[in-house]
Amino acid sequence: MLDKVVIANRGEIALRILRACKELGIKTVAVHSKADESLMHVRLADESVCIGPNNPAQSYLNIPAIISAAEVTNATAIHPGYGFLSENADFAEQVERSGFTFIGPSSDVIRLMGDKVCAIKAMQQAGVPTVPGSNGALDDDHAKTLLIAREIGYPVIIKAAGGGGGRGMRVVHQEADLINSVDLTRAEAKANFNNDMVYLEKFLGNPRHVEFQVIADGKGNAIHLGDRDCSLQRRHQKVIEEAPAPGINKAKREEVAQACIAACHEINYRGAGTFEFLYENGEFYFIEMNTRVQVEHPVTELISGVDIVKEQLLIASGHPLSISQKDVRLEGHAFECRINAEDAKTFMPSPGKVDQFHAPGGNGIRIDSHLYNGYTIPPYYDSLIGKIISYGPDRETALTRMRNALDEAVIEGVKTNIPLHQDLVNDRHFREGGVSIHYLEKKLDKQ
Ligand code: MV4
Repeated sequence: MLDKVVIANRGEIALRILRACKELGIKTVAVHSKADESLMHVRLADESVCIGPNNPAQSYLNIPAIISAAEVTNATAIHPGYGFLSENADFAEQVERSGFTFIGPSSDVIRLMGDKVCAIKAMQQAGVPTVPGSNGALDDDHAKTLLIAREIGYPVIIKAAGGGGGRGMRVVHQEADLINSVDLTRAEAKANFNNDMVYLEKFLGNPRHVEFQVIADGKGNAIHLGDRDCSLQRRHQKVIEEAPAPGINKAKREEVAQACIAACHEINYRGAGTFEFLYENGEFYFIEMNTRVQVEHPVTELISGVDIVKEQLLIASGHPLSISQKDVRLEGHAFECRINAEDAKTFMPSPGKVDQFHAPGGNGIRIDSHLYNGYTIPPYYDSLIGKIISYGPDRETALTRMRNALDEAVIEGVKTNIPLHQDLVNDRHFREGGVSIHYLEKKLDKQ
């Protein structure tokens, strides 16, 4: 078993990782910025090291400072959480080279999946369905690019190979705009990602975002834990997620899940991972893979009974997967509401002191949050202050429990987006299930 883990993150996920380490008897080191001295997990960790000032570039993104903290505390492994350095292949490589275990896949696999053109190629090899497109990077032959787009049909979307998560994309509606859009996207990609490779896909007009959770041990065992629907989003920030995705054909779901497992074998994947798809008219189209634990992992934990973060730690310890596919029983339904310290209408961040915090509870309610009475939310980081996760035997029950939990929650001193969530869980279309990735932004436009 890993002896001592550096938790290279903050907030709710740092606390989530700390709890998993404690369950496994693993010692913990919290590394934190100056502003984050009073985080709950810093107090609960066996040791803590201040790695830099408030600015995340000088603390949570400071590779030498994090590796030094591992060295001075005699830690054996580093958990990157999500965001920050979690999908930085250079960080993973330096962690490995410094003799520590990076809790995640190999740096080679992170690099491979970070290049979306390579990722799509690997997926096609494994039989994962992808979006009709250029099948590789576009070159400077404009005539060829025009031909590819004409064959696929407009609208098309130009994406940067180094982008992802909504960065470096441009939709093209007509042939007259194609070459200019390719050149613009390429120039932006060069400036933002230092990689001017771009590719082209058919633009899907009204898809849902459905993703599959996998875990693999890097010893030839890989399983899936079903899917999640993350379509309810604003500006590429997810707002509510649920598992399983409602209204998906059973045979199609199983076929895609098996393809994801085949892809894990193909790339020799190790750790927890997510395959992101667009889902439209009953078909799945792979768009990218995330090589980290995700914010929304709890909804999968609740329907599968698998502790994904504990599995990450066990896999990094060299254990084979503790379960096989036939042991996985996906049962019931779960929702997650991301609670942000922000104005529910304007989305303006609302940092400051939490005067009162009362967490909801009851049957089927889980709270993942680092909040406590008197905690001050600093203004330097993202505004996620916790997650309310509800579970029930069916979608209706899980949604009712969420509605009640949102009504019970008390957070005073800062503004939160709880009123937005209360509106959404009562929304007729959301209650029906299966809204598209554009639903929330369109709804907000109307208000
Ligand atoms: C697309 C698309 C439509 N067609 N690709 C945005 C984030 C990145 N992961 C991929 N994204 C999209 N790719 C094709 N071929 C629409 C989006 C998209 C989106 C995807 C998932 C969740 C929210 C989104 C919001 C806007 C656009």
